[in-house]
Amino acid sequence: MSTRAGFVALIGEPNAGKSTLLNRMVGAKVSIVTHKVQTTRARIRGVAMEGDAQIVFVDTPGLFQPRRRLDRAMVAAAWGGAADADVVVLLVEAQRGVTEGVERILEGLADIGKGRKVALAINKIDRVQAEVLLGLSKDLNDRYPFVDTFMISAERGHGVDALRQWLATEVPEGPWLYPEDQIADLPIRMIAAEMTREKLTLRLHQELPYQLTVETESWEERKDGSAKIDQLIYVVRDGHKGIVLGNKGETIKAVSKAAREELEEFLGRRVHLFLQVKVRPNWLDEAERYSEMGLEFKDGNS
Ligand SMILES: Nc1nc2c(ncn2[C@@H]2O[C@H](COP(=O)(O)OP(=O)(O)OP(=O)(O)O)[C@@H](O)[C@H]2O)c(=O)[nH]1
Ligand SMILES: [Mg+2]
Repeated sequence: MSTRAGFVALIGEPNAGKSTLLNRMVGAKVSIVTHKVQTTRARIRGVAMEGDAQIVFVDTPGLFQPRRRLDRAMVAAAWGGAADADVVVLLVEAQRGVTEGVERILEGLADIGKGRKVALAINKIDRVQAEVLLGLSKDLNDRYPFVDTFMISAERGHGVDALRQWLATEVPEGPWLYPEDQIADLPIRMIAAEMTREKLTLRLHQELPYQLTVETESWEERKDGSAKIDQLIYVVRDGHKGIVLGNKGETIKAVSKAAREELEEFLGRRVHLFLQVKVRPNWLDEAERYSEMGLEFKDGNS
């Protein structure tokens, strides 16, 4: 039996649906998803099997014009993911079409795409009419030599099987890179922190989600089979701490409950989750915070 295995990077503008697609391909929620832009911060690998092929999907942060140090690290991680992959899939949102952001990504691809296959996936087709799709597909294919184009709805699953089957034939021949039953290559403490960050992002508004980070501080296995998990939420200001806690602590309580429930489902056992909020004005400029997220910390002005 000849096996195949390789890396497939999912790139695109923030909110294009990359994480949703990765989760669907893997069949489990490995990467967090929100309706807000810039949800994913680091490269997240999820493993999918298709026949004799093992496809390692690399979810990347959205590509946008970076301003802060964190933004720059995220965008660098995204392009790095594309540069390391055997195949790149560019996700474009059907209803947004060719935005300036997409144009910039196509420029970047002219370089990174050299010598590797780049496919186009037009996502969220559930939101537009078929005629729009054909026009958009033609427009994008005129701008870049995509090897193939797929019309998908990552959320509903339309077209996703065809994409996975095609990718299975495109990854190189070779031994599998992960055990057959492994679905993610990401420390469980980080998955747990991400789940909490997702719940915070869903409940907090404006800039706040972009100015906090979550780290798993300790993880204790208990005799009764449950896990006790302590996490820290870093915010930049006292005022933010108050908002995260909420009136009488109701926000943090709701976040904790939602994150715990999801974690329990993921792990298949009971979890005791303890969240603590810490004000740390400079966390966005601390190298350790970046390594916790799996990002590279670059020197220079923030
Ligand atoms: N209608 C529709 N919504 C979708 C589809 N795929 C994803 N979404 C939604 O689009 C939003 C963004 O999805 P994500 O998967 O977080 O997008 P992303 O590209 O990972 O975003 P960043 O991590 O911020 O770069 C979420 O609200 C998803 O539910 C789809 O096929 N159809
Ligand atoms: Mg994402």
